[in-house]
Amino acid sequence: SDGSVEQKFSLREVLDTFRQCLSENKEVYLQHYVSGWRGLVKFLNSLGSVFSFISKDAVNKIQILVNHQNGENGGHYITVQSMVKYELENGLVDLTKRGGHPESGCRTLLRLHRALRWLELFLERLRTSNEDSKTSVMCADAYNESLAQHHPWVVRKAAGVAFCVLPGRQAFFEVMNVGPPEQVVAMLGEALPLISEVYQITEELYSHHNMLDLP
Ligand code: 1PZ
Repeated sequence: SDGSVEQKFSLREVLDTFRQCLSENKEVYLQHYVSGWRGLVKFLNSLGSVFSFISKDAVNKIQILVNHQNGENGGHYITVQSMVKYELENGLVDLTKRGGHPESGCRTLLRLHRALRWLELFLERLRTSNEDSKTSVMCADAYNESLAQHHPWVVRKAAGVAFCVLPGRQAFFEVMNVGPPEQVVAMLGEALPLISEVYQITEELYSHHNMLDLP
């Protein structure tokens, strides 16, 4: 292929970064996790400014994690596993109520982790949808089944309003820039198991350390 031809943004590459997330011994690389989220935010921004209250929060959390990676203890922020070990062993996580560590890597990543579950559910619905399916409904169903359980009423309301202005299925597929619908479906079929695996590994790690409800 011609490397000089600038490639347009495609959701395929974004979802591919989740492939790079997993190390050989199934640890999750923070750097790739964060770049996956960066790509998703870029995609979200391309859908319109109604979504900026969502992308701002994601960007904020991405930045917190990047700051940890670039900080003096950055060597501990290579994988999610090493981050969790380091922060727990050094008392850097508020475990039961908000306190001195409102920006711990653990609580920050947990928010993105919960959002990853939404993504998994939404993309699975998209994958198995037909021409008549509504993105707003698929999105809301996925949200109610996952993230909504962690959000206060006012955030759930705002999210509901944003879902209503999502582009329809066909336009949505076009923004993904993957190709014709069959190719979108095939791409999602490849990407979803990877996202699901990253999610499961993180979920088990957090569950093992009793950290699924970090304030
Ligand atoms: C394609 C349509 C996109 C819909 C995205 C569905 C998610 C809706 C989430 C709306 C909540 C945004 C406002 C911020 C809420 C924060 O309070 C929470 C908790 O953080 P805390 O307050 O405890 O610090 N933040 C989150 O739950 C993280 C949300 C990240 C959402 C990223 C979505 C990226 C979407 C990619 C699109 C392909």
